This record gives sequence, C-alpha cells and structure tokens, in this order.
Amino acid sequence: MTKNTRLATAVTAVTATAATAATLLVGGLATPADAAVVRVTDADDSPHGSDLLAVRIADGPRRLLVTTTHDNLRRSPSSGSAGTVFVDTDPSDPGPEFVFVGGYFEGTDYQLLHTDGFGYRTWGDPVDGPHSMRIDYRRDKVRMRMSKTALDGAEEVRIAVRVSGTRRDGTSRGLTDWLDAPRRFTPWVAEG
Ligand SMILES: [Ca+2]
Ligand SMILES: [Ca+2]
Repeated sequence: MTKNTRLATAVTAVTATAATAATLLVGGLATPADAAVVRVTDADDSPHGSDLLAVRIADGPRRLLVTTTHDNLRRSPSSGSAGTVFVDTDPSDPGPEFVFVGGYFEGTDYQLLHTDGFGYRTWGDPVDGPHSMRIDYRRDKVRMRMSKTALDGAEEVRIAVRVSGTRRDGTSRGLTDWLDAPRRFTPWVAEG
C-alpha cells in the first residue's frame, strides 16, 4: 500500500464516520451530506485566547468550509486575534494558491486573496467569488466559507492554518500558532 493509498483510506474512513454522525443530526445541518469531512486537532500550546485547538474541513462540490476552534475568542480589539488559512488547490504548483485572512475581533474584516506562497509578498489580488467568515464567540469558533467558483473549481484541497494575537501591551512575540507546525499542510481532501 503506497503512502497516498493509506492516506486516501484514512480520509475515506473519516468521511464515512462524519456521514454517519451527520445523519444523526436531524435539522440545522451546517454541512451538506455530500461533503468530505476531515478533522485535525492542535495542542493547547499558546498562552493567548487565539490558541488554535481544532480545524474541521468540509469539502463539498459547491463550497469549502473551514471551521477553526480556539481557546477563547473575544470581541475586544485588544485581543488582536486573527487567522490565516492557506489553501492549496494545485499539487503541480508548489505552495498555496489562495489565502483567506480574517480578524477574529469585532469590527475587523476578512478577505480571500490569490497567492503564490506563504509570505505576504507573494499575496496578490482579492478573489472575485463568494466567500464569507462568521465568528461564534460563545463556542469560540470561526467558520470560513469559500465557494468552489472562488477557488477556480478545485476538486481537492489541503490547507495550512496560522493564528495569532497580541498582548495588552501590544506585543505579539510568541503568540503565533500554526496547525501542527509552520507551513504544514493537512492531507489532501477530495470533495465529497
Ligand atoms: Ca494550539
Ligand atoms: Ca499548489
């Protein structure tokens, strides 16, 4: 069994479990039943409320939903909490093709951009396609939603996630938290 086959088997197993769980949640379904779902957890390893604890990817034929769970999200701008989701849609082109950036406190905005890599200098024009971000302060969750039109119709994706925050004195050193490790992508997820 090749590495990719093992990975595909694991992802399929997760999808099957998610489908079973989804059938139990009658009403109020946030995820279409035809979306492939993958969950990844991250350690309680940042002293800041933005600390990333889990990421859920739901990849369907019409949209990609990325839901992140944090330690404690606050409305106050003093938290400085923000997140960046790098989306890789093309295995033949190294690095991410899209980047979704958003502030996690009240009054901030979000944007989906084209990119040619992880660094700010490689970020390009805003994407002309439906996307949105919603913050649930009670459950400490952020949901980023990208239509497949916006993602150039990508049929499989993988993501890397980085969050950050600031202290009361405005400093932010040591408060950056990546999913798993810096610039590390999740396994590829093929749309359900
Ligand atoms: Ca973390
Ligand atoms: Ca790529």
